[in-house]
Amino acid sequence: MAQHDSDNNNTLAVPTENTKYVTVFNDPVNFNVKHPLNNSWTLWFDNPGKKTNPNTWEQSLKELITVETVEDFWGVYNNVMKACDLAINSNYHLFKQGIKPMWEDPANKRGGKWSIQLPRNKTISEIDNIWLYTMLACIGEAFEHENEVCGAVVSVRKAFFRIALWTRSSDNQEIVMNIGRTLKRSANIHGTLEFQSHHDSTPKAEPWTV
Ligand code: MGP
Repeated sequence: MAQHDSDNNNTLAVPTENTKYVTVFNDPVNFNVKHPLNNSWTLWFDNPGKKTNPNTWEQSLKELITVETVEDFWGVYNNVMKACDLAINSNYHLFKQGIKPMWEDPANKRGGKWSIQLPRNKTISEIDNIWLYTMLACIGEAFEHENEVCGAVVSVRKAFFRIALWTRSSDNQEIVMNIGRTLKRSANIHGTLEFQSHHDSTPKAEPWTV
C-alpha cells in the first residue's frame, strides 16, 4: 500500500496487514526496498597453502563482506568466484557477524562441525549448488535450533570438496543430529555427514552420522 507524505512530497511504502516487510509490491516506485535477514552474515576467504600452522593460520583469513539483507546476499553471491573455481586449498566461510571462523572463537570453542568430503571428479557440477543451498539454509534460518548454528565452510582440496556446518555446542546429541539432518535435506547432500567436535582430540567410538 502506498501512502502520500505531504511534507516531503514522497510516496512512502507501508506494509499491509498481510505483509511483514515492505517489498516492491508495496512500493512500485522505489525499487530500493530490501528484505532484512534475521542475522547479519560475514563472508571470509582464506588460502593458507598446503603447509598450515595453527599458530599462524589466522593471518591468512580475509574478511570479505557482511550482508544484512536478502538482496545484498545475492549481490555478493553473484559477484564472487564460484566455489568450483577457487584455487586448491581455498576456503569460503560464511559465519554470523561477530563469530570468527576459527575454533578459538568463544562461540565455536565448545562446538563442532558436521562435514562431508565430496570427491572432486564426481561433484564438480554440483558443488556450487550444494554450497549455495547450505548458505541459504543458514541465512534463511532453516534450522529448528537456529541459535546453535555458527556458520558454514566450503573447502576446496586437490581430491575433494568439503562442506561443513559449525555448531555452537557439541554435547546434546538430539540437537546436533537435528541440525545434521536439516543440513543434509536442505542442501540435498547425498552421502554420509559426520559430526566432529572441535575440542575432542579422540574421535567418538561411534561417530554421529546422518
Ligand atoms: P582444515 O582446512 O580444517 O583441514 O585445517 P584439512 O583441509 O583437512 O587440512 P589438514 O591439513 O588438517 O589435513 C588445516 C589446517 O589449518 C589445520 O591443521 C590448522 O593448522 C589450520 N586451521 C584450520 N582451522 C579451521 C583453524 C582454526 O580454526 N584455528 C587454528 N588455529 N588453525 C586452524
